[in-house]
Amino acid sequence: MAPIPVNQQRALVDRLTTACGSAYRPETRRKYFITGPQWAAAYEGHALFHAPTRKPVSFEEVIAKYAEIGIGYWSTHDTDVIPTDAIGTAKQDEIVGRIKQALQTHDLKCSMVTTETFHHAVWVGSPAAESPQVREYAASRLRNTVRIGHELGASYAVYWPGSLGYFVQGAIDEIKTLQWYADGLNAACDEDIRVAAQLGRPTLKHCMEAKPFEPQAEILLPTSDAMLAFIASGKLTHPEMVGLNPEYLHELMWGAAPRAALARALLAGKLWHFDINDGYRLKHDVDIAVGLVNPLDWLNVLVLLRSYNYTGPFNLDYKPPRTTSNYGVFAVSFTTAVDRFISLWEMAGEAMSDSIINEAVQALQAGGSPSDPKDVNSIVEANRELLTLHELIAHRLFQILIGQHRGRTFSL
Ligand code: 3MF
Ligand code: MG
Ligand code: MG
Repeated sequence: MAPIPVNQQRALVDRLTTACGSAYRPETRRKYFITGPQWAAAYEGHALFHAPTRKPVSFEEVIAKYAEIGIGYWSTHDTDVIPTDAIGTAKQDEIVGRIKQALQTHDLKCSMVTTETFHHAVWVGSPAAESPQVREYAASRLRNTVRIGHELGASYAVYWPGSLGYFVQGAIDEIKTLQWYADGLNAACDEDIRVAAQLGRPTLKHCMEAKPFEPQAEILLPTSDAMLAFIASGKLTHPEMVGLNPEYLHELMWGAAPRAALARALLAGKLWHFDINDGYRLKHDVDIAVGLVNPLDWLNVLVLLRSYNYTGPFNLDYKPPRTTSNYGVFAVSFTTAVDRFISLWEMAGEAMSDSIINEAVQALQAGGSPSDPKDVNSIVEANRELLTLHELIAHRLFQILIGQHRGRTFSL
């Protein structure tokens, strides 16, 4: 093939994207509670060892493009859009006004707001640092984000305490740090109760997000399970207002089964928000888009969430690859991520109504009929053949994933 001149490359990407087919219409995509983060679309490809590969993108452009694609909701950190030193000033009001305008123009809703407590130098010792000034500043930032959330009509606030930890051992007091972190969340909830009452709005759902590694070397609340324990620790004044925002990859990173982590959150009634992406076990936070690494596991995640009526947002917290251009971020990355999610959602529906799976599950739950129910060997024997169905269910799910249940065949 001859080299492709740069002015023909977008057309090529577009033609091949169209050739892939199976794209959903924006109206269809809008039916799902899929939320698009400002920071994901505006990610410029930078990292510790990586220079940026893309140009800055404004929130107006992100909102307009999400609307075009059919992503119905937008989420943001306070400082994604408001410079840190403009927080709480008239400039903040002006920017929030522009955000409201852009959301209204493009018929998008703000679903979630979150406070950036990991990037700026003020967070070097975490938002629950020893210094009372840092903690008071953190509380004021959290209260401010709650007010912005109400102003923008959001229903969720998310907290990622990635800087709550340390690099060198023995430097911080873990117990005090956790107590101080609880004080911050308490300040946010108290402000929420006050503002919600004033505006006649429901309070926000405050969701904690865990990540096992990064950016601190050791993290005090590394997993969703650790956070469930923290919520139940008695240190929160409004534990009923605080739940979880697990992230698929963050659980996988520490070696967990994300489905089991989600199940534990569901069991506790705390699965309120979900960051969707993909990646590899025991690696850093590669934030690959949903379904590109573990589609079978993703299918099963959605079977779980659909079966147990999860109704919260699916937040596209991934990073478009550095190799994707500014144009490609919207033309390919977000569109295909949303479409894979919807396809997996649909497949989960097929798995849930599949007669083979359903009969196998019912049979497993019925069990065998031991001749002597008190005799251990009799119980083992009575179930021996039934348990082969576990593997058959896994095979059937594979067939559903690749379409063989609908007659897709491969030549031998
Ligand atoms: C980091 C994350 C964060 C959180 C966000 C929400 C930048 O790995 O996942 O995204 O999702 O801070 O509070
Ligand atoms: Mg991540
Ligand atoms: Mg996240």
